[in-house]
Amino acid sequence: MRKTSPKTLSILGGALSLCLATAVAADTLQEVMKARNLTEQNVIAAAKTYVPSGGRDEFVAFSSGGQSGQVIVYGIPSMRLLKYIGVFTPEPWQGYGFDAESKAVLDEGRIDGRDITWGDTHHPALSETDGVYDGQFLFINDKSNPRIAVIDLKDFETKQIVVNPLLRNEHGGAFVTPNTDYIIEGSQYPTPLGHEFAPLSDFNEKYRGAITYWKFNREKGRIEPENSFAVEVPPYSQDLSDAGKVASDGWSFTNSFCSERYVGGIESGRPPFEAGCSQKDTDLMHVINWRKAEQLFKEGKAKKVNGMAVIPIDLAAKEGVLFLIPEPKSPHGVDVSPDGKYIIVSGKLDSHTWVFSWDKIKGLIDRKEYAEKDPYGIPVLDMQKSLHKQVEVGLGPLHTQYDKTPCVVYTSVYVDSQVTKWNYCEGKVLDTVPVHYNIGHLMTMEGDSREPQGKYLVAMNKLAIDRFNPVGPLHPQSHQLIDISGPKMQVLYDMPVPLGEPHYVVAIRASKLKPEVRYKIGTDSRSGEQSPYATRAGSERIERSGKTVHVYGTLIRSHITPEIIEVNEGDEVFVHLTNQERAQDQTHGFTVGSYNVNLSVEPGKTATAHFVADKSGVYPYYCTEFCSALHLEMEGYLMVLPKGGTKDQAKMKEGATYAKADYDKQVEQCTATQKVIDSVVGFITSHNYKDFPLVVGMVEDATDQLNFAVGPKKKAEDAATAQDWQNATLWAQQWFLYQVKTADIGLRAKAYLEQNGAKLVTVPAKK
Ligand code: CUK
Ligand code: CUA
Repeated sequence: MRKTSPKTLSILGGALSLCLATAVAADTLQEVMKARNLTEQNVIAAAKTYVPSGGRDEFVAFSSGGQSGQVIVYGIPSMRLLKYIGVFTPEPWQGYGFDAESKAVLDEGRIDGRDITWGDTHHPALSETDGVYDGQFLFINDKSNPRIAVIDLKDFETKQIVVNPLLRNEHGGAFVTPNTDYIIEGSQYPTPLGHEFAPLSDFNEKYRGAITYWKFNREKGRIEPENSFAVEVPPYSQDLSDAGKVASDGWSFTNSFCSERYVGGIESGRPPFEAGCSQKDTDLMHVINWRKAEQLFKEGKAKKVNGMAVIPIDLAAKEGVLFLIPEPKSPHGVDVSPDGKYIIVSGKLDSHTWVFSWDKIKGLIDRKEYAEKDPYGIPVLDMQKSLHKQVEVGLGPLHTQYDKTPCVVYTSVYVDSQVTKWNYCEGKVLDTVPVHYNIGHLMTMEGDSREPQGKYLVAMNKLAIDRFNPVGPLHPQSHQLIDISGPKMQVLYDMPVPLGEPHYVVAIRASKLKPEVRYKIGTDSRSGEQSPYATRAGSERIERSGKTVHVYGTLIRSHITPEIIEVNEGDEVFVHLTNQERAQDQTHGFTVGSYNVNLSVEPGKTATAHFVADKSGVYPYYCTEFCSALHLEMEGYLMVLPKGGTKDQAKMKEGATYAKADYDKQVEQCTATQKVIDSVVGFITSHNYKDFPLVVGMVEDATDQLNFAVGPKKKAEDAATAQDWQNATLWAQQWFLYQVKTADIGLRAKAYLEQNGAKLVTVPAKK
């Protein structure tokens, strides 16, 4: 029979007393509601968002990080933050912008030779296959510095940044075509294309917008600028875009808010932009046949502007690439329905939302039935003949998202601070719910794809005012989670977002995401390739050539190899570190103080710190992740020798602190620890641990750690044979440390098996 060990008994005892304590301290639900002043509605809302400890969310949301230039990842319905992804801005925790590899990514985003270390991110877009989210890639735009970034969802890291060579700013990106062939990026404020100068007096003639179609190579996971093209458009101040799908596949839509082509000058007595840009009753929606434009580009008919292929307006007009339709005044969103048959546009200065019919638009185009031509010769379709319905949804409607139920949509209403649920087929309002306050975008689960999932809606509110604990004049943003599963919408949760103004969010069913937990050893995570600097344990080295020093090092619990690095003042130093861990979440960091160095080296990754050691001194370096019990000991010294210094300044004097008795004591401890390990191994292997993938990983990790103990044990014994008690004791200590790590992981695995009902499969052999 198996004996219950004293350790197990004490764990059981602990659990038992915890149960009793809970029973004593517990309140009834009624008591909690009373004490916290909660209504039944509140409690239902709480229960709908609560994810128990260790549980998972059903959806994962990717939010623009606004001015932070990052992406915020959170779970729905819990609204728990999961990650910030560094995109256009350095992010120290991830080492993004601090290791040489990610600096190369950020460098792709330089403009006119200048580092741009922030971004005004607005619209994230998930990659699609046949119009449905596939969970592979995320794209996001930078409005201020016209750029698009590619994030690989295998590791949630930014892989590429492309700069738009035509524009000085943009807004209508990132939106993907249904198979992610292209990522759309539309201009905003008109400028001469190609970063040129032209006087404002030439506004109508020389200022332009452009809708760019960035070619995405899915196999490579990168945008190919050489296979990308743009369609030139008039200086109408384009706003948002969306790609057609199903019925309207091959087309895209972009609206505009200043088709007046007005230029302000308030300082010289002219009426401001805001007045001049809202004179007309309508603006103009751009309807673009991108498939046709692609064909013209492939036939070599595009002209090159600052290296980018551009289909000029006259060619676009002549070849049936570009059409215009009057749309509600100062519109914001343009949202294509899941079947591609309707395009919903809201005018900020109109209380109506307009539903355009793709069938009608296509009919007019096919019959070449144009109402007129604009000043640039672009065919303009008749508004009434293109419209399906106009529906009054409230004051200041902006964006629309689609429900799982056909014909049902949700529109954000900025001035009225509400979400309106309505039926666009029949043109009737179904429900409204107040939000707090002044909503911008809104988002339903996979709501801009071909298969919206319904269930939840997130309202992205511009003003938080009285919703959260005050934190000074700059308030957090407010994301409100709304239950849309029933006929009446219900606000469930207010989440403050304290990292810039998120404009848009997309959410995907969590089961579609399959991120990896470790890299193949030696991976440069920023490029996704094997790093030329990958280093295996045992081949660590320092190579010098003139004034350049390359350190090839490794990281593993709990030491950095090498531990002493000696360089000369003025040397250019590269420290390449490879994390040898296979265990999940065993990330090590690396910092050298005063040199602005901070790496995040996840399991398997190789990252490089690059700096010029221009000031002599003694610089401790260490691991910045609390990775193990001996984390603080994960340290070393960078010795920057003063000019004219001598080499042996970095040498140490050997001490002789330990005697035979110390060695014997350490060996005794090792022997006792081995017994603990053996009993844990006995427990694990006698259970069906192979049915628990997490435990299988832990067992692999524990086995690694125990194997690492072999070398130090041998060195200890050899030193003991030579009666070098100093080194014998220290190596025996190292042997013990590996045992401790083994036991630590083993006990975690054992606890996991116990908590998850592992079954006994064999009786462990008697020791
Ligand atoms: S957004 Cu960019 S101005 Cu409504 Cu898409 Cu906020
Ligand atoms: Cu590695 Cu702390």
